[in-house]
Amino acid sequence: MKKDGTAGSKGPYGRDNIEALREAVAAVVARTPITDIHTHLFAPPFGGLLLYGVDELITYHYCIAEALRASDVPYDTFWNMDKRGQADLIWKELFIDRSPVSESCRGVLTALDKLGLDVASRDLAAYRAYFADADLAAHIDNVFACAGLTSVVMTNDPFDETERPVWERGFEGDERFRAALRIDPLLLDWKNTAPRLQGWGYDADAMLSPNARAEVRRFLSDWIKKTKSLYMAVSLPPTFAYPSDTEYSTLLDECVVPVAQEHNVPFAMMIGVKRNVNPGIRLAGDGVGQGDVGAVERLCAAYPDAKFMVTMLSRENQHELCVAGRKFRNLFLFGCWWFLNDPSLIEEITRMRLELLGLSVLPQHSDARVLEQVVYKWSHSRTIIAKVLADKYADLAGTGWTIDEAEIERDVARLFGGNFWNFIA
Ligand code: HDL
Ligand code: ZN
Repeated sequence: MKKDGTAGSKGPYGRDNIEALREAVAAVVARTPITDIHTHLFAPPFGGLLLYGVDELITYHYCIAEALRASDVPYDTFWNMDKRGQADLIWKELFIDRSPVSESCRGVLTALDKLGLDVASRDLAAYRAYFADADLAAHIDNVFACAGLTSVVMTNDPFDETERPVWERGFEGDERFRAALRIDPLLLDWKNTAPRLQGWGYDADAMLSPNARAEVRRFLSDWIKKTKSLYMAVSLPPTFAYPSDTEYSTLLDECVVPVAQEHNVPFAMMIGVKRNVNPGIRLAGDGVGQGDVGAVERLCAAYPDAKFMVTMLSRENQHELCVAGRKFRNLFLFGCWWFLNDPSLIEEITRMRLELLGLSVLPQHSDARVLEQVVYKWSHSRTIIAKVLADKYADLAGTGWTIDEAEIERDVARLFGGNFWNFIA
């Protein structure tokens, strides 16, 4: 019932019907479609870059890290196995010889279960047959429907030898797969990147002369247009410092921020990854370190008209990042990234964010690398976000405040994508 007594959304909910309130929140969260703003998924025209199926799920680098802890298989032996062989080893070590209690392992099972497979059977052959028979286009539709996704944002790397030709050749887009321009090599490996830019016709000398800066701006602008990127992004080490006597600091000031403003796109910084802590386990070998939120504050203060999206990898950075979010309206906080994408930490961080920042954040992104991961990552996160949001509404009800279903739908739509689309508008 609407406040004016007209028929319409259910409610109001208040201190006298808290259980009904919790049920309403769970139902709204379960059905609200999501924009997944950071993934490593690819639209079908990118071919094999779009990973899917149970062997890809099981050989997710998160599972590889855990399996290479559990097993004493020599790294080289593991890496010499084919994908199926690696999956068989991981399945045995993490699912059969031990209960798959880790978030990465449970996720595999949630995805299989939500797709209608019989998890209790533990029949890996049957799971493989299901995916082998899948028609990819129909499977993508089914996965998006299962996960409740409207669209995902890809991670598009112009420096990737497999991906770049697809953009250069052009393709029929799929509006469910939006682009984000990823520029780590430009910012973090300038010495080796400058000659590559030159090879592509951008006169970018390694000394970063004024002309080189102009050419980097042209490169970024060209690729934002080519990809129709919604934002530019980089992942940064814990040592990220701004301002600093580094090429990346100069490139931020002279190239990235000006071009971001010219195209009215945010710049996303994902801070705190220590690359190749253990190179022997390859993509699984990255670690985490505490970063300097001061660098984020100084960037936001230096460029009040630019838009910055930030997620940090260290649990220890989360509170100070929330406080920084209170100081800067051009700082958009998103996701429980990577090693934080676990139920206990998603809950802790989401509570902290709602208590300090209200409904002004995007609580989650999936970071999915394998198509079906969106099914489990969003199923798990919806459950936790619903629980936290219901608690916060219950706290409000305790003051005598009431809320109706339309307001819950409004709030959840913001958290599940609306805040992002408003921020980039
Ligand atoms: O840098 C990133 O975007 C990270 O998300 C890495 O890709 C990482 O390997 C990952 O997949 N984390 O979830
Ligand atoms: Zn990522």
